[in-house]
Amino acid sequence: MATKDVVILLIGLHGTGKSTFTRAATGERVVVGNGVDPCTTKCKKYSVVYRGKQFAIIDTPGLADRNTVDENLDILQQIADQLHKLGQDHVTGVIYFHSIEGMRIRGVDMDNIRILEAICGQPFFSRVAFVTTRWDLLKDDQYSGREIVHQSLQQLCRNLLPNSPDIFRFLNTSESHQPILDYFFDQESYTEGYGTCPQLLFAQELERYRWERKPEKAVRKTAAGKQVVAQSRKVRKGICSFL
Ligand SMILES: Nc1nc2c(ncn2[C@@H]2O[C@H](COP(=O)(O)OP(=O)(O)O)[C@@H](O)[C@H]2O)c(=O)[nH]1
Ligand SMILES: [Mg+2]
Repeated sequence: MATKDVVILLIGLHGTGKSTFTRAATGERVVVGNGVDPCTTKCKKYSVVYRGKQFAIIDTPGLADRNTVDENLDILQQIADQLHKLGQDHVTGVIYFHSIEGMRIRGVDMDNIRILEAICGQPFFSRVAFVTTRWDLLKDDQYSGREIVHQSLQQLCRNLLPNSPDIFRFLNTSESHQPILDYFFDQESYTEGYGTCPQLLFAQELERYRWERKPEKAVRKTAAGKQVVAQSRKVRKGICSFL
């Protein structure tokens, strides 16, 4: 069987370190934000050869943190376009990013995890890795508090995702991306050995709706599209905020 690229999709609120991770993993000049304003505005694919395999990392903006429903759906559309352009019938895995800077897991984090679930679909959960970031910015006296947040997230993963995905720490060093890439390298090698790989629910739904009369509306009809619409409205009504 021909070897395929390892394709990894990055998801998480803005400022959680997706672009920082991409820069560390690929060595490319990825623009990172100031942690307050969204900086990545478009989905973009970055490439790197790691352990002899071609990796494609799809960096994305936050999924429900724009002003309007349409702007948020446009980000989802960009993800759809990237997946289509890659011409692959599978994504190897998804990384969900969470900044350890906050003292607790907020409603907005939970909402984002719901979008993650809607993009993946249950059979894909075993291909999701959670990554916590900003460990290197903590002062000594903050460490134990954030350890509790990390453990809560781990517990949350176990409750939400029955296949219990791995949870990694990104330490912002020149090597801390490696265990995360290794995890997906192993996932892809397993697929090549045994020939099965779950597909993202989002990709399956898009394929189903592609043949309908208005394909441009397809993204809105997906489970992820419905979540993004619901959460964009919540933010607009001030039921939740990102700051
Ligand atoms: N020191 C440190 N800074 C980080 C880390 N993750 C993100 N940042 C900083 O947080 C800001 C936002 O990061 P960015 O990668 O743009 O977040 P994104 O919106 O998820 O892509 C930037 O100033 C980064 O330098 C981390 O693990 N350690
Ligand atoms: Mg970014």
